[in-house]
Formats: sequence, structure tokens, C-alpha cells
Amino acid sequence: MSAVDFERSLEEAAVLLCRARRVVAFTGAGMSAESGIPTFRDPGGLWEQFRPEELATPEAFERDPDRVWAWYQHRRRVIEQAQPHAGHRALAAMEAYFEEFTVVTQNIDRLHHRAGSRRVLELHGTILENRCHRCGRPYVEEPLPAETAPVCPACGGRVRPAVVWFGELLPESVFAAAESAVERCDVMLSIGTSGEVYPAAGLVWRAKSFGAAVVEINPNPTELSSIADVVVRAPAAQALPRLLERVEQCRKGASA
Ligand code: BV8
Ligand code: ZN
Repeated sequence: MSAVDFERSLEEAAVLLCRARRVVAFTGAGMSAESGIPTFRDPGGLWEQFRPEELATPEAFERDPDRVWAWYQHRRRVIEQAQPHAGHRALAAMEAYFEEFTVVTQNIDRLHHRAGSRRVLELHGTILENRCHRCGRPYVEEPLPAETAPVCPACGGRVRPAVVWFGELLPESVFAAAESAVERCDVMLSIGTSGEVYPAAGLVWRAKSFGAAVVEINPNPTELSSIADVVVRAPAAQALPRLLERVEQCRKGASA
């Protein structure tokens, strides 16, 4: 995208946000890329080194709990070193300028919380918590072993990260809250997601069908680009602070 196109798409997105009262920011792994956390499907991404079916499924865990546990421990260490970037902080600051501003994230790293966002719906759970795979009890013992999945003290089952794996249902109450947020919103920001994973990606289609304007913020084209009203072909850490600036201008201008 040329600099001119970038500025024009930012302005178009800013006009939509300035007119909006309710906004949903839908985020994927690309939102955490500039914090140093590898995405899934980009070149060099997680799925290039590993196959999701081999690691991010209940069958994989039941077949080899220690291998899956060790992979998540490796990812947890990367995530614990990561810091939220200016894009996360811009989304947190935007909350003050809208009647409703909801972050609906597919990410499991809690960077939105650490940046100060208060209304965050985690569709795929979080790697920072663990629970028993058999009885579901939260597992809070520390320190966590690096290579072997702990044994649940209550039932003897094996402990896993509190994330949603492929073939597992999303947390019902969280997904229901996300659905109603997207049905009400005026603008749906789709940030750093390839739009390949369902039912999460279906929320962007749902927002569109309920009349929201869709703004895609992503350096690359995705499955969702075709339904975007505005496409900002740029990284999140570059685009979001600029959008915050424009929202602050129009909100302050309006109240002056
Ligand atoms: C479900 C947590 C009902 C774990 C994740 C066959 C059998 C069973 C199910 C299915 C099936 N076929 C299809 C399905 C449904 C399946 C699915 O959608 N599969 C896909 C692969 C086709 N979904 C499920 O299984 C879901 N559950 O359907 O339950 C059910 C129940 C039983 C039986 C049948 C159905 C559960 C899905 C949740 C899986 N868990 N993560 C973990 O993290 O280990 S998914 C994983 O992918 C992450 O959550 C991730 O967020 C998500 C989506 O990926 P993205 O976030 O979009 O990341 P990606 O790398 O793809 O893209 C990054 C983007 O960022 C790119 O576009 C890139 O250009 C951009 N980018 C890069 N840098 C930047 C940037 N953008 C901005 N700025 C930058 N700097
Ligand atoms: Zn248990």
C-alpha cells in the first residue's frame, strides 16, 4: 500500500469511527506479532514448524500429554517475555471515546488486558491458566513443570492449558456475549486475523449482516478482505495509534 493509500484508508476508517457509538475490535494473532509472538499461518509461523492437528487438539493431548504440554510451556515462556505494543495501548485508550468498545480476541496471550483494555472477550481461552483435562478443575500449583503435564490432585487426570483446541467448543457465555456485541456495533475492526478459524471469523460476517461497517487492519489480504468496507493495509502497531489520534481529534473537536 502506498503512503497515499495508507493515509486515505486511515482517513476513511477514522470517519467511520468518529460517527460510531459502539465498536468491536476483533483481533487475531497478527495483533501480537509486533510484540514478538509468532502468528500461526504467516511464513515462519507456528503451523510451519508444527501441525495444528498434532498439537492443538484434545486427541493430540490424550495421545501424548507431555508433548503437547511442553509445546505450550515453550509458547508460555515466549508470551511471558512479550510486552503489549502501541496498538494494544491504542485500543485500550479508545474505550474512553465510545459508548461501547469491546475487544473480542482469538488470542490467548492476555496482552489486551496488560495494555489496559477492560472489556475483553477471550474466544479461545488463555495460555496463562491451566485446568484438568478430565474434571475441569483449575490447576494453580506453581512452579509448572517444563516437560510433563501435571496430574490433577482431585481426579488424577492430566492438566492442560485453558485454551480452546480444534474440535472443542468455544466458551458458550463468552461467544454469546461476542455475538450480541457484534450485532449491536456500528464498526467492526478486524485486526491481525486471517479469518480462517470458525466460529470466531463468522463474527465478522455477522457484524456485516447486522449493518456494521467492517474495517480490516492487516498488512496482507485475508478471507475477510472481500467484506471489508475499508482496508488499511498496514501493521496494527502503526495503524491503531494513528486511528486513536483521529478519534481524539474528532471527539475533542465535537466537545469544544
Ligand atoms: C469448533 C487456541 C465446534 C489454541 C485456536 C473439522 C473438524 C472439527 C472442526 C473443524 C473442522 N473443520 C473446520 C473446523 C472448525 C475449526 C476451524 O475453524 N478450523 C480451521 C483451521 C478451518 N474450528 C474449531 O475447531 C473451533 N471449534 O468449531 O467447535 C465443533 C466441535 C466439535 C466438532 C466440530 C465442531 C475451535 C477453534 C479454536 C482453535 N484454537 N487457538 C492455541 O492457540 O494453541 S485457533 C488459532 O487460530 C488461534 O486462536 C488464532 O488466533 C486463530 C486464528 O488464526 P489468526 O489469529 O487469524 O492467526 P493467523 O496466523 O491465521 O493470521 C495472522 C494474520 O495476522 C495474518 O492475516 C497476517 O497477515 C496478519 N498479520 C501479521 N502481522 C501483522 C498482522 N496483522 C496486523 N499487524 C501485524 N503486524
Ligand atoms: Zn481432575
